Amino acid sequence: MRTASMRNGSLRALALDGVDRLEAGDPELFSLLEREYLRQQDTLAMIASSSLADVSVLACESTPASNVTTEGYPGRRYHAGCAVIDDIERLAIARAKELFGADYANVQPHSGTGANQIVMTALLRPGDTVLGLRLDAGGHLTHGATASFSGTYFTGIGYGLDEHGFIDYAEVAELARTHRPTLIICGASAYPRLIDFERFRAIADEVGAYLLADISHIAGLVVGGRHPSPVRVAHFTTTSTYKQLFGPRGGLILMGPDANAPSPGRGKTLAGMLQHGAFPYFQGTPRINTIAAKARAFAMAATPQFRDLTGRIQDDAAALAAALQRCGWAIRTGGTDNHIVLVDVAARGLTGAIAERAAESCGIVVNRNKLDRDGYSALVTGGVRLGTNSLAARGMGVREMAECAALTDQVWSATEPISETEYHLDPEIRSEAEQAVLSLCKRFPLPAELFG
Ligand code: DSN
Repeated sequence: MRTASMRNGSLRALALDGVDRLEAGDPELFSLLEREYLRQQDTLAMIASSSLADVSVLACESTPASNVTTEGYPGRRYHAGCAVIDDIERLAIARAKELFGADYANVQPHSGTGANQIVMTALLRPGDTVLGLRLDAGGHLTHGATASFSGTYFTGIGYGLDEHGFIDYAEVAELARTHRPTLIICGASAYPRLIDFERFRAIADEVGAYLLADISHIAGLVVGGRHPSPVRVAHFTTTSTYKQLFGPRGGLILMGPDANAPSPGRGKTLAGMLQHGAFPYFQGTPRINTIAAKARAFAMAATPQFRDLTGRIQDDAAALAAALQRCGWAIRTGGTDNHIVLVDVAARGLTGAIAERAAESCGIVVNRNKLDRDGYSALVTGGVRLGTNSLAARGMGVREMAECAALTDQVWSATEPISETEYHLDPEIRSEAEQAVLSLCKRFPLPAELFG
């Protein structure tokens, strides 16, 4: 039997032993994991929710901290042996609060969806009304959509966009006055413009609702000062940690001064309500290794280099949108304020499904996305959502965005639809685009270290 001390007993030795053992003992799985790594290296990830974790973030997720089973919070666990992991969780909480200027942070949610589930199940009773951005207008499943718990256990009412594709704040106010929701949710999965959190809070206050800001997509821009922060405006702010925070797959709940406000009818503060909401109400054991990885990502996000990265993400998206527009592609809202570019491919006779598949066949990874009033099903869609997190993290700037736009235009312009999901693409054009993508990827390799 090999022991943990085979090399010298250190964490580093353990990690290397693990890779060696995986390769020797399970070549099938090892080769799949290696293939996925190579796929990421050789393709342009333009999925708006994608990002890259620094190797030090990945390393946190593969340490023996994962072996610890416990429940509860630092200093109040239900198992012995938690002194060290208590310090890990305290560090993650302190860093999250510092990073976002929050009064309260809960680092235990297993995902962004889980963070929303915790807030909603802690705050609401079955049947309570939730007002959120409609799924087909760019909202998230957890914002009151009927396909999710959020629109079945609760009564989901959806607001939408105006004719220019911007959030229709007048409709938000009108629906709030009519339906008197207990919770209003702002934030989106596919919305390229700034969100006016103050305006949402004013509407929430007018009707006596709580406000939840889900910043999963824009958390990095918020940290980098590129988007207004909702943390001291909304009652609750949630985010996933793997999108624009470049961290592990997990979630985070934050609160500003409302942390100390009383919770509805439960004799606790709102923060106390959430502590109970995460554990024991909604989740069991925390993932300590993931919490360690969050702590690492929060520290990296607090650096000037991260601020620079968020600037590049935003500049890249603006450049990508402008370049595609010059090629004749219709961009919803006419541009972007964040990292998201919504392309109306139906305006040029494609569907989102075809555009996604044709691009993927050349190594350009995007996702089809319903656009407001596009008339297509969620599997077909009339749009494509692009994002610049991963490209910017590879070091690509506005010049490379022109190349990405030209490549995408070359592929989509040559794509001939056969049905809503089938298409023909000239093999020569595909091969040419594939080579160009590979060459761009070689020039900007996947960084192991996020900040070089
Ligand atoms: N919410 C999904 C997305 O935006 O792609 C997954 O994170």
